[in-house]
Amino acid sequence: MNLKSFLKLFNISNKNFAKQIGVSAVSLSRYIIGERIPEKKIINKIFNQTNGLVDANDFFIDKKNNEDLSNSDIQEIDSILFNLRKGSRPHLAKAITLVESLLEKDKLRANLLLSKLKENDRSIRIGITGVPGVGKSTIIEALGSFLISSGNKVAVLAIDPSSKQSGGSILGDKTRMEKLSVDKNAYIRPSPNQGHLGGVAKKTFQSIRCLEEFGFNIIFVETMGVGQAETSVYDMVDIFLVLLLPSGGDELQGIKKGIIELADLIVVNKADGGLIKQAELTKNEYTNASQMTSDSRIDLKPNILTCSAVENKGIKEIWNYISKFIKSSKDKKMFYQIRSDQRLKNLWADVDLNISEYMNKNFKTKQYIKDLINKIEKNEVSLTEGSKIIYEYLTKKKFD
Ligand SMILES: Nc1nc2c(ncn2[C@@H]2O[C@H](COP(=O)(O)OP(=O)(O)O)[C@@H](O)[C@H]2O)c(=O)[nH]1
Ligand SMILES: [Mg+2]
Repeated sequence: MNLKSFLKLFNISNKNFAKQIGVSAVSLSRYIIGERIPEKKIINKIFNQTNGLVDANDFFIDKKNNEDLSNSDIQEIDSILFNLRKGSRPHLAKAITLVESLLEKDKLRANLLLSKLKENDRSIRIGITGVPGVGKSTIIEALGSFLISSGNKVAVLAIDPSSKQSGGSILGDKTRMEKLSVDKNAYIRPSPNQGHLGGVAKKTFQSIRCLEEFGFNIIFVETMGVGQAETSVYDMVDIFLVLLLPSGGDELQGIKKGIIELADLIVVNKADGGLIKQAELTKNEYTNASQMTSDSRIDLKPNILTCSAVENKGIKEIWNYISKFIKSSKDKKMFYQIRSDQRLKNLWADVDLNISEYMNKNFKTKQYIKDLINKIEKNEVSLTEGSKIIYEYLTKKKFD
């Protein structure tokens, strides 16, 4: 990090910092604007004073300061934001495309955009999971239409890390959400399909924030219910719904172990025609199941309901429970605590993602790492020794 950014981040005045490292304010400002390179002694002091965040490289490497965007970039972001807040859907789409972009130059612009978004505690974020075909999109269509008719604005996002292979699912979702896909108070965004789960989840979380800034107050996040995407979604929503088929236990349904435990609300869908009885049986089975003895994250026992999305039955009851849950969460002040915990979880997930990106792009490609790996493969260096060498290399920055 360069010195200028460091001082700004921690609100330290040039004058105070100059005093801390024992130089004149004039010298410090020369270091900051790059007119002079500090002597070794001063660099060490800066290194220690900044806990290693500013080091020699930040003075010697003549890199373009990419923390500074060009004026036209800044103007463009301001314009996207201004128009998005005024309700321009093309600008909303631009904002989401920007946060989904994998291009290095877009990342800086996306960061600027995201830094200007306000926190919005009035929205309700709803996660919906369940095996493909259980009726997630159909329920979102029914619930979403109901909510729009009472004055809400509804957005739908999907997390589907496999959508690269199963490209058709998005088309399927849009046709399943016929009313929502043409309603001016609704917005459906297909899953960003590049990259692995961590990247997709990060983009979804950031898209939620763009949608809220636009004015959508109900955000649905749909996921498949078969992979690890569910815990990521759980960590970005206020309430997590698990949909079941009217056909017995989770093993039979192919739902991943552990997902039921995350549920704040379980809904047995397709309670219509010949399946009504079976749906009730499934409901009772889950009501008595041991997984249900645990409390949900706001100390409420997870409720279990049945519904028929195609016949529009039980939809209002689902909404009533969601409202009750959110109200209870807010009354107990847990809503805000959970959102703040989620921000931190997403912070660390982002850090993990950056580290693994760095490892794959810049580290594993280095010749000496390849040589080391080669030796480990041939058993000339042990696995623990190899791992220790790499770890020490990565963490070799030392300061007192
Ligand atoms: N009988 C019945 N079929 C339903 C119901 N909800 C959805 N379906 C059907 O189940 C299929 C899959 O629905 P979809 O919403 O795409 O499931 P998703 O993969 O979970 O999003 C479609 O053919 C729907 O028409 C329901 O309540 N009852
Ligand atoms: Mg679907």
